[in-house]
Amino acid sequence: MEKLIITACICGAEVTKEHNPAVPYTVAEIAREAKSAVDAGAAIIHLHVREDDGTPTQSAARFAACIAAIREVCPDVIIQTSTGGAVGMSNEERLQPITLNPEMATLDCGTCNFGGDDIFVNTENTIIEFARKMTARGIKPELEVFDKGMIDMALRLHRRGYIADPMHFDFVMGVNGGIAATPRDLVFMAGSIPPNSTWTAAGVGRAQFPMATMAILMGGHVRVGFEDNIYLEKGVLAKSNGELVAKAVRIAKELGRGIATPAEAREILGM
Ligand code: KMH
Ligand code: ZN
Repeated sequence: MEKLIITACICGAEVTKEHNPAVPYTVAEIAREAKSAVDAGAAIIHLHVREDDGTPTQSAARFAACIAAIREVCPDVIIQTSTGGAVGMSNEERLQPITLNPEMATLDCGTCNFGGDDIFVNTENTIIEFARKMTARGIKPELEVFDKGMIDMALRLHRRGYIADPMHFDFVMGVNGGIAATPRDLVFMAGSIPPNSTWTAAGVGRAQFPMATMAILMGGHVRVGFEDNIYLEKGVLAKSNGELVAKAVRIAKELGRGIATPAEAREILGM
């Protein structure tokens, strides 16, 4: 089977140091967490950034500082900037990091409830605008889908020429408002995309490693990290993103999947 690409979502916009003190905020902390993940086997860093007090930001200057600090310690890793940011941010705010021409960026493919009263808004026109701007800059989109209908939206925009082949999907499973993180639903999602595309499973909370294990067995790829889950096992907080990546690597090795380097990941993703 193809080697396994591990994406580490080291920070996110929702988790805080109150949940796990190892969640990174400062530039130095973000570089430290990226290095721990890459040293353990991650090929892609899915990047959100924060102000020093933990406030999520999409500021291009803050992204530039974090990317430079990550590049110092992980020169080869693929950096995938978020264009999702945090719930409630404007499109202009969210799009700022693409002005830095990252190799990859997320393209969120639909609107969904996001727990409580939060709604993560991505209208069809927003998705088209983001896709066009990424394409113009040669940025590979990671098609982030929180439900099956978002796959259908991505496929529709692919047919209309806004999203190029080969497509890479990230199935975010278990958000309170999106598709559940069950084996049946993961099989459904993976069976709903074209055969020449690639996919990653991102299980939220306690579903992180069950979904990762399923993805490893099914030939998909894996996302782990604090954005989605802060526990190494029940009741045990992970001390770093590297610990979560190392656990995914252990499972992959037991199941016979090698781990892709960043160079191998670029090849697998057609970059
Ligand atoms: N923070 C979520 C509302 C992305 O990175 O593109 C959106 C998110 C998706 O994290
Ligand atoms: Zn994200």
